[in-house]
Amino acid sequence: MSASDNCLFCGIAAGTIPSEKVYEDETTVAFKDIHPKAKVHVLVIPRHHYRDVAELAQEDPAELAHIVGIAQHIADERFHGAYRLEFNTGEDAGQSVFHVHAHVLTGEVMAE
Ligand code: IU
Repeated sequence: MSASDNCLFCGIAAGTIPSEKVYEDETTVAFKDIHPKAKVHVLVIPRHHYRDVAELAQEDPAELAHIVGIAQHIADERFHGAYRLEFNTGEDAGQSVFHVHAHVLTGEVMAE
C-alpha cells in the first residue's frame, strides 16, 4: 500500500472525495478550506502525493513554484495581490494532513 492510498487530499484531487474547488489543472488543485481562518482560505495541493513542502521542494521544485503562482493568482483576483502563504510542516508545527498543502489566506487585511 502506498502513502496515498488512504490520503484524504489524494481523494479530493481525484474527485472521489467532495470539495469546493476554486481552480484545477493537470497537476494541481485548489479548494476551500472547510474551517476558514480568513475571509478567503484556500488550500492548494499537487495531485501527486508528497508528504510536506520539504519533500515537494526536493522532488518537484517546478510544482512548488506553480503552487505559489496559483496562490498569487487567487489573491490577484480576490484581494489586489495581498496574501499569506503557509505550509505547516510536521505535527509539532500544526500539520494535520500529510499531503503537502499551501494555505492561501487572503480577502481581508490580516493582523500580524
Ligand atoms: P494543516 O496545515 O495540516 O493543519 O491543515 C489542514 C487543513 O485542512 C485544515 O485547515 C483543515 O481545516 C483542512 N481540511 C479541509 O479543508 N477538509 C478536510 O476534509 C479536512 C481538513 I480532515
